[in-house]
Amino acid sequence: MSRRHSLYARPLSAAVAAVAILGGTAAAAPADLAVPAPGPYTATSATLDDTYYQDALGKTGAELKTALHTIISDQTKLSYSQVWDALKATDEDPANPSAVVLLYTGRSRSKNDNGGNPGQWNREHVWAKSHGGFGTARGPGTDIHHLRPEDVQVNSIRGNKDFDNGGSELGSAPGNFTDGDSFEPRDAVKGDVARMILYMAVRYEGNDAFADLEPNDRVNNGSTPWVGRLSVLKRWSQEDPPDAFEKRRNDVIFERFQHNRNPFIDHPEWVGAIW
Ligand SMILES: [Ca+2]
Ligand SMILES: [Ca+2]
Repeated sequence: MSRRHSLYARPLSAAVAAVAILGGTAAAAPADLAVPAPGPYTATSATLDDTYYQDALGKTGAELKTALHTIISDQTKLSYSQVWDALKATDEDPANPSAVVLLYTGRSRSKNDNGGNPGQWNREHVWAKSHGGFGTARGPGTDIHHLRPEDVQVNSIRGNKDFDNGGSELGSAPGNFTDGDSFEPRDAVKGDVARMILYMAVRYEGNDAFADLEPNDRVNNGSTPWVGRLSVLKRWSQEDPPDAFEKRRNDVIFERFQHNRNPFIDHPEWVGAIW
């Protein structure tokens, strides 16, 4: 059980420290969690490989997918209302702490401009929640690894379309394209989208109350628990490797909110090792 303790020590102690910084009353940590917290968001690939990913190293294919599923399923689940505040932290504009960066438009918008009206931002499900019908109960519908702030109207244009190249450029979000059955995000987040979809496929395997989510190479997947197109997502993941924003986001989710990671941000080569 030593692995589990080492996994929990970091995120929970960091969370306690965060409460203390914010002026909250932090309860005394249990003795086995009261280890010195590292600075925030300091995860390194070496320490993660020695702890978080140790049961996945050296594996490939279905064996790797199974090992990662077990590792990342150990998580805290947020409520849908908690997602608002979480996204304000995970997607904070590095140049403006009172704003978030919108996924598809790439624009910065005030954290307080969240809601359902035109001009506001809301919670985009990158794995469209109709694909598998998981809604917004605690689970895939509240998993912030694939939830991102987006302009209400651009979110509506993306709708539940699958991902593929092509279509007409969005006037409201230059660099993004759409046609009748697919959506192509701007180049800077193509890899982010791919890694979010593939995270969902590994995390949700049909052994809980929700569908087994999987990628396929089609569009028009409708309400089936599939999202396409896999061949395009694999290319996007290679063309747009993880950057500082995406890596920080993964660290913030791990240390402050869900206490699990997106393995494809830490190890992009695992995309090809599984698919
Ligand atoms: Ca990117
Ligand atoms: Ca799956």
